[in-house]
Amino acid sequence: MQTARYGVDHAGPHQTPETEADYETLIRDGCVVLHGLVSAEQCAAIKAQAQRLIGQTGRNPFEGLNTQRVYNVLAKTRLLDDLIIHPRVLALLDRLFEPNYLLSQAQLINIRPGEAAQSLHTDDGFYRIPRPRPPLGAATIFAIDAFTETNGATRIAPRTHQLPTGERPGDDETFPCVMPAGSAVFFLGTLWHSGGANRSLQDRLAFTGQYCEPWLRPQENFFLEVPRETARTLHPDLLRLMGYSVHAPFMGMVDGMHPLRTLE
Ligand SMILES: O=C(O)CCC(=O)C(=O)O
Repeated sequence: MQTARYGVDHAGPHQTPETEADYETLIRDGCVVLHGLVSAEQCAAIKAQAQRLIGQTGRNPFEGLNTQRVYNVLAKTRLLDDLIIHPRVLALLDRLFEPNYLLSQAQLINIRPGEAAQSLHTDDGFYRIPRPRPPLGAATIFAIDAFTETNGATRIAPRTHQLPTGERPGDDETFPCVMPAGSAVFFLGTLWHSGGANRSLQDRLAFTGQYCEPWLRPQENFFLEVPRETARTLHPDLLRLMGYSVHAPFMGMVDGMHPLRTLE
């Protein structure tokens, strides 16, 4: 099934001057805050686009009855691509997971004034393998609006990524991830966290990307969501994350061939 043009994929490893320190903090605390990833202009453009895309509020307390989510963002805007494949993010993913790790989901989350705190959870808990264990996923949450003590900043429970199955932190073990617009928190799928209560008078807009090992089922089905004509225009790293890759020996094949052939 391998061809001269498309073989098994081995992207990376990406490396930035900050990678070693970022990774050390991540492995110790289960999370690391990455500052200055998105410019003020990009944040403003994302916010304007979000206002066009955002609609109804959530369907249950976990989605947030006063929270608006935009799903399937890859079919709706190109403004978030750079956040999903930011080199500082890919550099950490390269160290955590096997090559050809996947994007699991991507969404905009707008927590409106009056929203209650979300329940504490982990993002890879639906892969029902007993803990403690290595993370099977990881996530970013980018502050598009500045995250403050009162506007619903993500609540993080540091160093809870090693807790065994059946143990969870108390609310008093969490802290609000206060950070300026353009920064992001990167955390392991095993870390306990939640969206915060918004006790301010302003919305809190965030973008989140979740990633997983290449041999797990992602939460979104990007092949059905993103039309082929759109896929043809995307950055190779983004295509790989969407599943346009072959993880050895042949995971991801289409009709015995590399999935990129379907875009030719
Ligand atoms: O919006 C946030 O700060 C976190 C949301 C979250 O963890 C989730 O919806 O799974």
